[in-house]
Amino acid sequence: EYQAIETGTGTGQYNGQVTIGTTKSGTSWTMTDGGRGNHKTYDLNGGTSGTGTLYTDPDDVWGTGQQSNRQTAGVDAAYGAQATWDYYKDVHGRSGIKGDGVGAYSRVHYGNAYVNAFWDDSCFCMTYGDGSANNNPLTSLDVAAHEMSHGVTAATAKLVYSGESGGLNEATSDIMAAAVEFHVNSAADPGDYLVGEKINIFGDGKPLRYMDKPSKDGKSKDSWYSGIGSIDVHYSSGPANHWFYLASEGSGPKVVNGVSYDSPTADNQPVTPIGRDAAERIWYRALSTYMTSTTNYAAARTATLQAAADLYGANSATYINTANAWAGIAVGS
Ligand code: ASN
Ligand code: ZN
Repeated sequence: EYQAIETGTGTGQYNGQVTIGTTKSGTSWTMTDGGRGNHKTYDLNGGTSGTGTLYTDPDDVWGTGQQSNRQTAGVDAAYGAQATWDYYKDVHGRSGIKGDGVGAYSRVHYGNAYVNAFWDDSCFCMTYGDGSANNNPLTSLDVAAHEMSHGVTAATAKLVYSGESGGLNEATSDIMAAAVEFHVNSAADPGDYLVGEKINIFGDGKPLRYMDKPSKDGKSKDSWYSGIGSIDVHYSSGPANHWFYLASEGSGPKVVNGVSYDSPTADNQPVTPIGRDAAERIWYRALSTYMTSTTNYAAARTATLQAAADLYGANSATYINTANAWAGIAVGS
């Protein structure tokens, strides 16, 4: 039986006023995205297990933009999942996390003042805490895209979450998060090469991570070195995030969407950019076609060069500049 695909109106804390996929159920609506594999969004109401309550609303108008309204975080999480679904579909032709058109689900209001968000393969779901003092839920667009992309990595290369492959797993989520943000191109949250710039996770307004020069966070590495596999995966991701920035925008000072970046290279050689679209396509093809669970930095370089050759030709400027971006993070020659 045909069911109309419904579209509700929501106001998030980070995304502003948006439309979200909903489903009519009797005389009300649920936060079930009928156009995207029936992805559902639940309110955990401070719980830490199960699915809590599926968001339901009598007039299909959701959230107020204020964290005090229980639906607001749900709107941002639902919008993030929707935008990430659309990004993979529109740009990479991938329908859903597994590519099978099936939606996952999101859970918000996890625990009490929980300052994290996570993807869990066992529930095939993503979960968001409300942040410090329950005031800054970790439901921004880039965080949602980061978590959902962990699902895509689990469904493709399956990069083991430790050592160099763990850093590449983390970087994949940061890279795709930036790509989703640029793809959405909303005034409320313009595309940038920062991670978590909206959630005020440190209380000083600074982002969680920087892709142009990852060491700006005080912990991430800008370039590969032997032994990088023994640091936390959220810091060993640094060189690959830096590769993505260098490949997308090139080395040196630059302003994109009003944000200033400066990306030095490990070899002090300039990198000519291939552009963000090419960098995204190359990374996604490398991830979904050539990387495996044990891919390390050297193998990631080879995987992206194979992808660049497939997409743009082995004699293309894109191929050469892809390699130059790796040299910029001290991988290969
Ligand atoms: N938010 C973190 C992440 O997605 C959770 C974790 O450390 N696994 O990487
Ligand atoms: Zn992650």
